[in-house]
Amino acid sequence: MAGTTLTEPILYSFRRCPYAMRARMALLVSDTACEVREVKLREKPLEMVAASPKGTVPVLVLCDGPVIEESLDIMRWALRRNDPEHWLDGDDAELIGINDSSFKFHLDRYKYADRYPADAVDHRAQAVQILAGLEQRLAKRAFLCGDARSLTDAAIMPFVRQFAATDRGWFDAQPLPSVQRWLATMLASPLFAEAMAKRPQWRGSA
Ligand SMILES: N[C@@H](CCC(=O)N[C@@H](CS)C(=O)NCC(=O)O)C(=O)O
Repeated sequence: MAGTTLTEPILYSFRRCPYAMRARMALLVSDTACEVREVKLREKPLEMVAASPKGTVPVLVLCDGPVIEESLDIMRWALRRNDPEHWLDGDDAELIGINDSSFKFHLDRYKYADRYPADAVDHRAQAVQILAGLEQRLAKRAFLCGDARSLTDAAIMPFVRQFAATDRGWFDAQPLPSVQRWLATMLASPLFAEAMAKRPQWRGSA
């Protein structure tokens, strides 16, 4: 990208990545135009790795050169530009931190039980403990930080979605009515549908 000025930012993304999902939702809600390049994690384009050698998605390459390499930083950057739904008023870094550390840890060991020498049911139970905390909040308010969706909902929902989808029947039978209602609302939103639009693989300019 050196020496080139882009006409719009480039987002390297992977449709099913929960980190990329939350970045795409924030870019959409902030009406930030960008070129979304759908990549395969096993075939990362050279352009993406050149911009961000750490090799994770999402990566946002800004028009004048800077690169944003963390999903939450992409969300906050986009919303600081334009925040019509006041998502930044609901930026609960502590709750998102629990999601990104403990919940993600247990989710992976439950969802990918074949990859970890651990008891998946135990990890599922520990993840449910975290969801019980969300349940308490969502029993009082429609969304995690109030009556309207915010950055925190968009940041956490893709991970709860993965957890729920691992064994849908089991999840639906859990005593988590407010989490289930919240997840269904987030999944049914036009915003999420747009964030999940299918794109062909971007194969690079080489
Ligand atoms: N902390 C990063 C985590 C991003 C991340 O781990 N993304 C995964 C996909 S869901 C990835 O790109 N992994 C690299 C790989 O699988 O090669 C963020 O929030 O953006």
